[in-house]
Amino acid sequence: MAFELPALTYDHAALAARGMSQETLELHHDKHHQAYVTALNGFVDANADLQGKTLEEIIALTYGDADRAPVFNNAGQHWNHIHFWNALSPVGGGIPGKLEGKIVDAFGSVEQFKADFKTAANGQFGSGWAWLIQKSDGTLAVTKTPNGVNPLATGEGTTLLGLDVWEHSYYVDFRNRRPDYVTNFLDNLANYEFAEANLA
Ligand code: MN3
Repeated sequence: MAFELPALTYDHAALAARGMSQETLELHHDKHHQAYVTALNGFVDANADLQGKTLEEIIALTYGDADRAPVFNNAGQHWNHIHFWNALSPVGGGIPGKLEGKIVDAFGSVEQFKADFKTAANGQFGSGWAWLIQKSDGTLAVTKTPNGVNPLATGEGTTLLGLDVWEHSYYVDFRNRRPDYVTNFLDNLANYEFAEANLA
């Protein structure tokens, strides 16, 4: 069965008041994400060993294989964007208690977590992602990845919350000001309830 673009669970205009416009979601979800899905399905059609595999299996099979980088890139980006739409909320920005406790344990304070996340997101040269993850020992950490790579592929940990820092994610609303986009995400858009639900 072919991979499909998941529908957003909120209206395309639902995040506009919090800094992510309808135009951004129409381009980013309907066009960019759809393009990854279409390309991935093309690779599956053309490669018998990918057929019947889950998205996670394709990511594991192709990560780090230079010959299959185009397959990995599109599979990784499909997985990353499925996560990302859930990581945004029209009522985002509020951190529930259990997650806040884990954040304070790991970073010392919510403010320090946000500072570390901003350093990762703004310091990712070129296209990529910033992530809040839970490591195998149960503690939280911030990391960043280039292009379509994610913590699932690298094995760094369980993904709790990810932020797309490709230019297509912020250029309509923030032009070249990635730091403003990152700060707005952390304060107004991030779905920390979803992040908490991803805790092991
Ligand atoms: Mn994107």
